[in-house]
Amino acid sequence: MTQDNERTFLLIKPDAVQRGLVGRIIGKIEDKGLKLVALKLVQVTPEQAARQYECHKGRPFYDSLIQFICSSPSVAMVIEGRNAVSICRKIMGATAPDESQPGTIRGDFSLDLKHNLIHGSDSAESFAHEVAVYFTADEILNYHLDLERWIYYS
Ligand code: D4T
Repeated sequence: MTQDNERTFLLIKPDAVQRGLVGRIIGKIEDKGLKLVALKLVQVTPEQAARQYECHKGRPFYDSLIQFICSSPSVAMVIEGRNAVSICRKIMGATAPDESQPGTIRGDFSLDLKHNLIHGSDSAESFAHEVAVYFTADEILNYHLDLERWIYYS
């Protein structure tokens, strides 16, 4: 897979769904030129949350993080495009609310470390792990975005 069709997994968390921010968050991803290739509203189960966050097991915030992620529906997505993993992390902004820059999702909309609106894979390895928690292969679509020739010059 070339860099131009790198994929990443994003989860719009329960706080963002409850606050009516789903459209604006997806809008920021689309505005950048990235392509949605999978999307669904999910009630995350404790088993899915434990698989997604297994790297944090044992940390002091683990139990409340799992409880929060399962507290209300989330929106799971797969996004494709040039350097999608790192670009989406930039669009999300830093985890800590006093470090996230204005213009980012967290910088514009979040004041709290846990209620930070969105999760995004931080590497190709974490994408492979996380996407399998929420999607089957046939739920991820392959299609051409007609606008791509106006988004990528080379
Ligand atoms: P996620 O994984 O949700 O995309 O967030 P980040 O990648 O930006 O941040 P992270 O893995 O360090 O933390 C995961 C998740 O746990 C919450 N958290 C984190 C928390 O509630 N208390 C804490 O002290 C930390 C470090 C926030 C994000």
